[in-house]
Amino acid sequence: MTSTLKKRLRKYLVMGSQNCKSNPVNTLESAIAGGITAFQYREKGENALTGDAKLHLGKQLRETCHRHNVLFIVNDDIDLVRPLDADGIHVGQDDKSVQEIRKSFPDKIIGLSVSNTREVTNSPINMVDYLGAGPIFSTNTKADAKTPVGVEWVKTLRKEFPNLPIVGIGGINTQNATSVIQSGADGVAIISAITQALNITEVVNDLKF
Ligand code: TZP
Ligand code: MG
Repeated sequence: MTSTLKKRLRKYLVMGSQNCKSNPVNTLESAIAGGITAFQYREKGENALTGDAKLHLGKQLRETCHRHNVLFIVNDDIDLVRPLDADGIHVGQDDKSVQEIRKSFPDKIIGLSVSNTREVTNSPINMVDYLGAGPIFSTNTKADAKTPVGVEWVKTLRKEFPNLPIVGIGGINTQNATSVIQSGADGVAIISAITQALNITEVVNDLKF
């Protein structure tokens, strides 16, 4: 299971409609054509959809992932996991606790963001399926992003957790993605370098690992 999950998290697009230059479903389709293996529905922040509109777009994106065998993960919003039949949920340090989520969803993939050693110490790492490590590089996409931690953070996590799937996030693009993988990450999670690309399919294709 772990090695399969590692493979499935290799090229991980994260986005919501607020990140897209054009139709989010088309954006996702283009990224899938380029070879993404996982998708996180992160409808959040300024201009994000809420309520029924959020659910409706989630259903369309979920269906698109289903058709192409791309992993579908929901960010934060526990209430969307069942209606969207998500494969998993990704949470940060300020979201619902991993213990509670595991209780409600014994069989779903749970991803947790960790940015420093204190967060690792305070988290039930043995209950999560993968770690999101970041922000690796500086990013303008997340308003409240923490200070960049660099690829050193991936190396530190890899040493401490030799077998746990780890995904780098934050400021990753085609130029620096390989350094994240070489530092021990199993995959890279990307928002703007993909959603803002002139040719989305080509950019995903240019992730050479
Ligand atoms: N978590 C840490 S950095 C980040 C998130 C959601 C934003 C990543 O966006 P980008 O555009 O790939 O830097
Ligand atoms: Mg969160």
